[in-house]
Parts: sequence; C-alpha cells; structure tokens
Amino acid sequence: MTAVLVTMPHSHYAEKARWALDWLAMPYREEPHVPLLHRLTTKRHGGGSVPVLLHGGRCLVDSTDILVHADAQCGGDRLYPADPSLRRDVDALEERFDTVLGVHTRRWAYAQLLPDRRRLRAMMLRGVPRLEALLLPLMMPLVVPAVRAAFRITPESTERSRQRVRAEFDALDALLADGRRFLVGARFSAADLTFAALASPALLPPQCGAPYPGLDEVPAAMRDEALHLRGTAAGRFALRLYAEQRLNRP
Ligand SMILES: N[C@@H](CCC(=O)N[C@@H](CS)C(=O)NCC(=O)O)C(=O)O
Repeated sequence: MTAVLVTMPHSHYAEKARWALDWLAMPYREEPHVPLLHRLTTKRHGGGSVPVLLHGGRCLVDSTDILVHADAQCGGDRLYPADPSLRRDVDALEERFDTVLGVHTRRWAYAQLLPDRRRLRAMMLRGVPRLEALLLPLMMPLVVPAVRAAFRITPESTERSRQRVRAEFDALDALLADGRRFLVGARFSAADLTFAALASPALLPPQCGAPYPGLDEVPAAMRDEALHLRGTAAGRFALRLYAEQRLNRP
C-alpha cells in the first residue's frame, strides 16, 4: 500500500521526511494542508504536528519515527547504520538537530517572512486541497498571529535564534574540521539528512523540496544571513548534501 505523508508544504520537518522517502525511493503520496487546518487530519490519526506518515495501518506522528520506519521498510541499514556505535552517534545528532537547530531556523525564517503575506501564502499553498487554497487568504489574519504565538516570535527571540543557529553551525564546523564527508561513518545517514533539512529555512538551498523563495526574493537581512551561513563549512556541507543526495525531489 502506498504511504501517505501528511505535511504543510513549507515545514522543514516535513522536508526531512519527504527527503528520506525520496532518497529511499519508498512509494508515497504527499497530502499537504494549510496551517491550522492540518490539525483536522493529524488529530484524526493521533498526532498534532506535521509530518505524519500513514502506512500499512500504522500512523507515525514524528519525523524521526517516520525515518526509522521508512528505513526498516526499505531493508534497513540505509539511513540508520546497523553498527550499534555508529547508530548511537546518528541518533544523538538527529535528536540535537530536531530539538535545537530546527526550532531556531524556523523562528528565524518565520520572523523574516511573516511580514510578506503574499509570499507566505504562496509557500503555504503548494498542492493543498482546493477548498483550503480558497480559505487560506481569509485565514491569514488568524494564521500569522497563531504562528507568532506558537513559536514565541519577538524581535529579541528572533535575534537569539539567529545566534543559536550560528552556534549550531559553529559546532558542526568543528565536527567537520577533520575533513569527513559525512557526519557519522563513511556514508550518508539520517544525521546528515536531518542537519541539511532543518538548516534549509536559513540556507534556502535551490534543491530543497519545500517551496522556499530564492535568495534574491527574500528580505535583505535573511539573504545576508543565508550568505553568511552558506560560507561556513557547515553551510557548504548542507548545500553539498542537497546537491548530491536530494534524489527524486518534487
Ligand atoms: N518533533 C516533531 C516536530 C514537528 C513540528 O514541529 N512541526 C511543525 C511544523 S515545522 C508543526 O506541525 N507545527 C504545527 C503544529 O504543531 O500543529 C517532528 O520531528 O516531527
């Protein structure tokens, strides 16, 4: 049975799951929703946030669980190494990127893009059901404050998040300083994928599977920060992963 990936098109955690399914060549259909209305679907399946994966009678309601499930379905030892010590390293990095990097890139990017409602709407609309697309313009006065409240976006928290993203990139620069091609072991893993996907709102990689604007379309502060991050070892690493490993992208 073909899997169904419930998303919001612009969510970077959804991009993490989408990239994994594409990379593993696991057959799936994406079911994108607009913010707020996504909960009508995710709640029905025992979740809340996106992504949610429905497959073979199972509902996976967290991106890491989705990657683990997809890896196992595709024979295992692909995104998660079978070797227990490598696996521990992958799990630890993935958890760190999920709980720190992803949270701060999201706040930073939303803070830059929320004022441009036209662009925001365009990002949120890709592939959603027609009725939701028609409703979104009417819902924007609810969606924008809901996003600000949910992610506690203020000028101060935005600046803190910019610095946290830089600190996470610095930490990765240190890890990459020995010249390694992948974060753990000799192969691409869930750790690499998670770093690049969750960094994507701050880097805006051209191959990203989320419908982000191009560098020349975003406010100057966002462009300048993206250019700074792209110039770091961690930024170059994420861009290389997108160029080399983002297979079958939408
Ligand atoms: N731990 C979750 C986090 C996912 C997450 O934060 N998703 C956000 C979008 S980037 C979301 O759906 N927020 C709205 C909500 O929680 O209803 C995962 O890895 O799947």
